Amino acid sequence: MSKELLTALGLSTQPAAIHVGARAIAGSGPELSVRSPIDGRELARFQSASPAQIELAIAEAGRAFTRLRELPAPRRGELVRRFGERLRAHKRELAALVSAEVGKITQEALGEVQEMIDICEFATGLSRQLYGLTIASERPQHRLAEQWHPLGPVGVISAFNFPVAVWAWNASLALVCGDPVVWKPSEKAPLSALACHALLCATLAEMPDVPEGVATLIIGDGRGAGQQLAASPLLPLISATGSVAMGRSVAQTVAARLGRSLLELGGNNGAIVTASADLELALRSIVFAAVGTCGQRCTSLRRLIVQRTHYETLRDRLLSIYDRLPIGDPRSEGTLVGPLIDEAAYQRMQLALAAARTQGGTVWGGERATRNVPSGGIYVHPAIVEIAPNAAIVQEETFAPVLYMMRYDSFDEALALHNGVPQGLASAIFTSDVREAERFCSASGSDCGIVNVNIGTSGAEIGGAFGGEKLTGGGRVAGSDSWKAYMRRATNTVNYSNALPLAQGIRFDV
Ligand code: UN1
Repeated sequence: MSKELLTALGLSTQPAAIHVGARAIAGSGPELSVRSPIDGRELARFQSASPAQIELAIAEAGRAFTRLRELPAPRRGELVRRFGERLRAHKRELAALVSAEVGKITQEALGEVQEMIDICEFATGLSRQLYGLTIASERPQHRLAEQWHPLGPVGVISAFNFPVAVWAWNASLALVCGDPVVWKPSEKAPLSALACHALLCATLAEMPDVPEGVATLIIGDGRGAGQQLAASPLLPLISATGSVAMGRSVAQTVAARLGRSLLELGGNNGAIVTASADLELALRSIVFAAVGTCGQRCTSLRRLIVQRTHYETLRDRLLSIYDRLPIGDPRSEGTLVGPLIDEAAYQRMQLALAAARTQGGTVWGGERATRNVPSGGIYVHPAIVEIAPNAAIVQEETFAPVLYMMRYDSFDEALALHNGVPQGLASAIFTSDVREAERFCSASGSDCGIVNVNIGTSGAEIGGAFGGEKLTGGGRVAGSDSWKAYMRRATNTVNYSNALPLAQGIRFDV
């Protein structure tokens, strides 16, 4: 990665680990080495934040809150609007950094930055629409209404696979809602986070009425830093994206202090291909969802449930597409599959494939790709696994391009198979039968948070609420009314009469 790229984004090659607005403090925690998954090259090496430094940053966010909550929401929206403009101006550079740091192909990295721009626009509009309800009071001359107020500093824990967009979903909403943000990005993607922070600080510099501490960034050393945020009573809301194991531990810590958590955890996303499906459309959707981002989206397609009559045709068509997938340098035009994030991800993929074989599965692909790929990175052939639906491995999310295929006969059976996993993020059905489509979307259909018809499981727009049920954690981020999680609701009853009628008709004469 060129030095010019870092400079264009306002970054140094030896960054500090703590940032409170424009104030940077060198870390005094363990050393962190950031490597590009493209070729294993070291991009940066610096000391991470120590627990004492993290404490300090959280306290700064608390101080900023008392000022930010007084700022009119449309003015907070103006901050987010200007930040979105900056993102537009730096879209290519930021996408290039995301590619270098997490190995996304250029198209998907550009899409991720676009997702940030989109949510900034959404949040800007929202800053004038933080509506509460007025409710009919049961008493004469009383007004019953609700107001939404800023909640307090929000801790955001983000994962490597969407190193910038998921923070932006949280940060843009939190800021218009009047909440400072304390961000702990994945230690695998600190440079992308530093770049976002630098762009936000440049925006803050134009708006001296906004306190700097509204944007705080902590480059911590993995779990400890996340747990520290989760434990802090100064952060009323923790929004965490990542594995189920991480979410479970964050949720328990936050619950112990009766804080709020917003969890967006693993998916084990399934798609049903019915007898009436448009197979050409289904094929394109399936491949994008299964191998896009090298199978490292939480929305990646992992289970394909196919009506018996189409099964062989679909499997063979998929195998032939998989055979000629362009795997390689994610920055090169035409590449569709970049590298896995690291060696540990590769090992987990191999373990899953070995388990699938032991459990009676037939595996195609999954081995290292070595032709026309940069040396030093971990490139794999995405795998297709034909397996019985009741095999234990199908219950697990493996964060790699592994697609389990299984047959079904009746639609009821397909639905049961689809919902028969502990996770509940994204789902899809390919059908031309309106009854099947509507049943899939109904109360007795897919049990996921994202339910799609004739579209794959991944690639949601920001306008909808994003998240899922069961082990996915139940949180909703991004569009719709997700903003409500970032605010506190006050119910006001105002008596403008001279009498004092009590609710429920209670008589209490003194
Ligand atoms: C994630 O993988 O954590 O729907 C987020 C999608 C993207 C977001 C994925 N818009 O695939």
